[in-house]
Amino acid sequence: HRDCRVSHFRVMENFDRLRYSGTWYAVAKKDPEGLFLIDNVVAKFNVEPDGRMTATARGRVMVFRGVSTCADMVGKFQETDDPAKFRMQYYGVLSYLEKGLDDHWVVDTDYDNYAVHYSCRELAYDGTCLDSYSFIFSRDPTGLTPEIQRIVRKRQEELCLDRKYRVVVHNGDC
Ligand code: DAO
Repeated sequence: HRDCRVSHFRVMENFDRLRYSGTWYAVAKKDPEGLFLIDNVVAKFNVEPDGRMTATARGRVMVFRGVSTCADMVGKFQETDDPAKFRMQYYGVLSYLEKGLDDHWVVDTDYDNYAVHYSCRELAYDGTCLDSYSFIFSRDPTGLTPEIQRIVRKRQEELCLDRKYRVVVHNGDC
């Protein structure tokens, strides 16, 4: 019987934001309620001269029911006492795009090939998550090797999100 309490989820040990920086392609995603980022999602993480982590992301987003467009988003990360757990303040370069403040946890990464991200937006009374989203990132837009897919699947199970992911296509739309 699996422990699905969010505070018990393991995240990346000794997270190194410099090694994490650079371009990541979202290859799979578990959507939150009311999805926003749809496909062609590319995130670029940076470490600013003052050491803080920032990110920009481009992708096809839902602007309102059934209408999508390509958008540029900006994220700024606030640190917490766990180096792999951030609070991400995000907004669009165009004012009508979604904005907010979400958890941004780096659950696992080897820095060179894959990363597993997790964000819980709403906790249930029992500590499990009511509304989460999660990205599987790859350095290579064509996807992950079978060996890495096995690692990623394990992490998805540990996040209690197995079989909740969809493929994020990269077809040059954005
Ligand atoms: O796609 O449904 C969703 C939720 C995603 C919200 C966050 C979008 C902005 C990300 C910008 C920073 C890069 C990681």
